[in-house]
Amino acid sequence: MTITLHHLRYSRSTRIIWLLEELDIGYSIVEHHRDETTNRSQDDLFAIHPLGKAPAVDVDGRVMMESGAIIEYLIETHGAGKLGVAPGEAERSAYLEWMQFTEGTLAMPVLLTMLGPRFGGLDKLPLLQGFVGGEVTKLLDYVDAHLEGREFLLESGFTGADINMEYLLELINLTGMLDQRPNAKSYLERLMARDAYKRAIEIGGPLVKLPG
Ligand SMILES: N[C@@H](CCC(=O)N[C@@H](CS)C(=O)NCC(=O)O)C(=O)O
Repeated sequence: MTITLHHLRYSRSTRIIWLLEELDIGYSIVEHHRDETTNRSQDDLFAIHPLGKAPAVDVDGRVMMESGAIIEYLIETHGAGKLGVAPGEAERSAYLEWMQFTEGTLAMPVLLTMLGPRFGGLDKLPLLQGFVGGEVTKLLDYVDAHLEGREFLLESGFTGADINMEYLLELINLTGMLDQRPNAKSYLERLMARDAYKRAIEIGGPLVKLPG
């Protein structure tokens, strides 16, 4: 099986570098860059997938996108029992729930919080600010409460669901919102301390482009 990851700098696609490093399987990377002005993907990524989204992975000539689906597929095909929870295992439903929660529920309010300042500030749109602020607070409280006494999202240990989750926590941590949520904060620190995560950052660069 040949795996080519289309990696967009400063994006979710670092998740897949991290996963591939955790699984220790061979892959190649094609690097793509955001447009300097719009911060969006450019033609080179649209040439790979009609949505121009990253991560996109070419597995034996078939391109797929959606981080959670890619993570599950690569674990299913290359995990050799690691990092996933197979059908019939005790934490299967929790695994699916957390894997989907990240992009299905948490991503939108986190990203609106992060993008707000770039578009003039959510405070200019008080109804939207109220909705987004309330959502993000509720969801982060939920994650923090879940992590009380837990090392990772699942009792059975580190899985692909943790890899999917990390990007959003790393983003929201920049706002200081994890400072009052010690379980989520120490969980994030645990994830970022993993050797494979550090290798992914060396290979793909940081998740966020900080000003300056
Ligand atoms: N739900 C998708 C979201 C993919 C996505 O929106 N990726 C962003 C990078 S973080 C992207 O490609 N942005 C560039 C653009 O849309 O122009 C996933 O989890 O993979």
